[in-house]
Formats: sequence, structure tokens, C-alpha cells
Amino acid sequence: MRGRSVRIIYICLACVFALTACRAGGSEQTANSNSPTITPIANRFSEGETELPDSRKIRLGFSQLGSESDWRLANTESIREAAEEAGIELLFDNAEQSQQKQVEAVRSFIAQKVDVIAIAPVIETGWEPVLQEAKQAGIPVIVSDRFVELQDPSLVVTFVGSDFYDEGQKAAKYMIDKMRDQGDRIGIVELRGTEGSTPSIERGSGFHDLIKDRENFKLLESESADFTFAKGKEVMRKFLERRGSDIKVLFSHNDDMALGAVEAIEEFGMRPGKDIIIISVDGTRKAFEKMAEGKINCIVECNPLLGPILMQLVMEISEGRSLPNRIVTPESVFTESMAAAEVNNRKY
Ligand code: GZL
Repeated sequence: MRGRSVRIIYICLACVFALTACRAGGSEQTANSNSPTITPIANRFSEGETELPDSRKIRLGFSQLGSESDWRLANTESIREAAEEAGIELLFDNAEQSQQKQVEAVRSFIAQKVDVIAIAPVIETGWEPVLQEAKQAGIPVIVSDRFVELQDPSLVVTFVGSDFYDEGQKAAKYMIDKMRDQGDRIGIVELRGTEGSTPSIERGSGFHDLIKDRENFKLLESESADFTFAKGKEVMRKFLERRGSDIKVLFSHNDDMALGAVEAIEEFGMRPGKDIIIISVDGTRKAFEKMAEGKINCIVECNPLLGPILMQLVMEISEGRSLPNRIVTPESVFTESMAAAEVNNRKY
């Protein structure tokens, strides 16, 4: 079973390798040309062994940022399952949105002398010191899901996750097409994700860059609702009280906030998906169910199932292979007409 799953992972990886793009520094050199290497898995087996004893498994320390959304829960499950499948010992810490707790978790992994550290960073800044400590300890670091801002890009072996700027562009392209016959003053409200996080920064930039020169689109309100259902509902209620029927479009940086907004719109007496066009990001089953009901109009996919690729990267590092600076996961865009056919395919 492990052999098959590794092959599948490899095929996935070959696909995403083809999509790589360099972001940090844009250097074409492999990111881990001077990174510490770890004992390859093959060299950890003794004569005649077919399973690694726990004492000789690759040990991966993973710092997860929280449990704020269905996307995050699916991401955590994917990582746990893939580590189990790959025979990698996972030391897992959930920081519940606290960067300080993430830093403490990384320090704990260093103290426990894990082989590899992976981080899903809650925000982009403030990582240089603890990543220097990991480098001094000779432990390679992978960044998963969101980016970190670094002066020294050699502190991270590679990044695996989405192109958030492209997700914002896809959302704007859908809106421009959907609203092409809707007159010259289209009021937009935006529910942003966690302030300072890569998906919130980049989805917003990608979206706004495409509409900034289009006079007919007016951004009426934009506020962070921290990627959660509850805050999405609370902030959308505020927008409705202030702007009412001037609101024609909602761009939500994730599904949980969009689902909260759907409730707020209905309680306000308007029709989500009709009076207010709703564009969201992630692709959770709950959001697809609402889109099948006609209450969300477009979902830009953001893939949380990073576990298999992450474990493959850990194994590549253990074999001493060089990796690209960045590995981007392939993603789609879904609209109302596709919802009913796709909803049962959603794995999260
Ligand atoms: C995106 C991820 C975001 C999701 C949200 O890769 O970091 O965080 O879009 C999640 O649902 O909370």
C-alpha cells in the first residue's frame, strides 16, 4: 500500500513541479542546495526489516496555525493521514492563531531534534529568528500553505501551496463577466481573511488589480473577518446595515466567511446569489451545497489536501534531492452550473 501511495504522490509531485514558479528572490537555483540533509529512509532499515521501528522513522515536526475553518480542518486531516501512510512520525502542534505559540512549537521541535520541520505560518512576518535557530541546528524547514517574509531565502527549503494572487484574479474575472450587463455602478463589499496572512494579502491584491481601472466597479466596504463563519456573519451584517441594496457583489476570501454572510443577507431580507452575487474561495462541500441552492455564484478552489505532497517533499529531502523554491498546487474555478455535479466529489 505504501509503495502505491508513494507512486501516486510522486505523480502528483511531478505535475506540480511542472507548475513551479519562483517567488522568494526569484532565483532559479534549487532552494535547498545548501540545506542540511537527513539520513535517507532506505538507510534506516536494517538487514531483513520491512517496517521501520519508531526509533528510526523520519520525524517531522509540523506547526499548524489553527482550526479556524473547514479548509484548515481538512488540511490538518490530510497531513495526519499522509504521515501515517508514509510511515513518517508526526509531531503535531496547533497554535490556534498564535504566532508566538508557533515559534515556541518550532523551538520545541528543534530541542527534540526532529529530522524536518514544516510550518503553516499564520502571518508572513516575524519568522527570521526562529528559522535561523533551525538552520543552526541543521534542520531543514518546509513552509506549507502560506508564505513567510525572509531576508535570507536559504532559511526555507521550499514552499508548497496555492497561488493566492491568481485566486484573487480568478474571482475578479468571474465578477467582471457576471456583471457585464449590470450598469455603471456596481457596489462591492469584501470580507478579508486574517490580516497579514498571505492568502488575505494576495487574494485582495489579485482581485483589486483587475478592477482598479474599471470605473463601474466601486469597493464600498472591505474588512477582515479572520476566515471564520461567525465574524463573516457579523461583519456582513454591518455592511448591510450601512449599505443595504447598494451592495451588488460580495467577494469573500474564504467559504466560512461567505457562509456566515449568506445567513446575514437572508436575515436582512435580501437574496444571496441573486440580489447580491457571492464569490468565494476554498471549495468546501458546505459552500458547494449553498452554490447548488443558488446562494453562492462562484467558488475559486484552494486545495487544502497538501499532506501527500508534503510527505513526498520530506522524503525527497531525506534522499538529499534538490527541490524548487516553490511548488504550486493545481486548482480550478467552479460556478453555479457546475455545483450539483461537483458537490459529491468534494473531499473536504
Ligand atoms: C489558504 C488558507 C486559508 C483558507 C482559509 O491556503 O491559508 O486559511 O483559504 C483558511 O479557509 O482559514
